[in-house]
Amino acid sequence: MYYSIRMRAAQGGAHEKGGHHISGAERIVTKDQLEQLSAELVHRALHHSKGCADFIRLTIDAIDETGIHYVPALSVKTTHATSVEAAYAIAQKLLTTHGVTETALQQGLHLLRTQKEAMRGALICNALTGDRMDNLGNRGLRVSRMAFANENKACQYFQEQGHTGIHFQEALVLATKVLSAPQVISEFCISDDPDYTTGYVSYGHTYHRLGPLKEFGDERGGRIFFVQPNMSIDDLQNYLENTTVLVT
Ligand code: PML
Repeated sequence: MYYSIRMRAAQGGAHEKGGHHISGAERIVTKDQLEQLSAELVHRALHHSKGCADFIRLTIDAIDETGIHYVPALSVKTTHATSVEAAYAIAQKLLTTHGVTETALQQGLHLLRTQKEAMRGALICNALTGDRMDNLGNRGLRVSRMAFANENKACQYFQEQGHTGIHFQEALVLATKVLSAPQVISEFCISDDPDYTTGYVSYGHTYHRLGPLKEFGDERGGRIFFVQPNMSIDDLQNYLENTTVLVT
């Protein structure tokens, strides 16, 4: 039996009631791993780099195993740029050679930067025009129900390749699920952790780590999913929110 466990943490009360989101995480685990992982996620909320949470919500529910999709992890590439500007120039080159127009990228970044407050979910943007295609407001589309099929094995494998850390592991799982949706062409992600300046772009079967995409101390981040112009937002949202994906 598998369980989905999700943690959301905020300061100043529940995020929905005006609190400020600081941390979130999700895993899919077996029954015997559930108690230990719950404790680890609460620990993480209490010791976040943005401060100690005063609102923590753990949501745990059993998963229907017959509906699980198994998806191979994206292959990982890394580029260290010499400056934020240089990293953006590389991101632009990668995205524009993989189906996202320059207009769409600039418009997507503009939309991300002009949100009133940090978004927990992603902006869904037309890959040709950059126009926003979801109507989820400041919440954005929150990808859920995904994990490594075998977390220890996967983490050891990536560690041997020099890819370590919880940000990388969680982002690779999320990006793999996102690109497994046929509607998605590419993703651009900037971490909202002020202590973490590495982000990524994903396209084809590649997760391309890239940094620095911001200066240290900057809390602004976010995700943009660039999608096919004529896709169904309802189908995409349903897949990304509700279908369980285990990354192999
Ligand atoms: C986030 O903070 O949610 C995004 C993390 C991006 C990780 C990039 C990497 O190190 O591969």
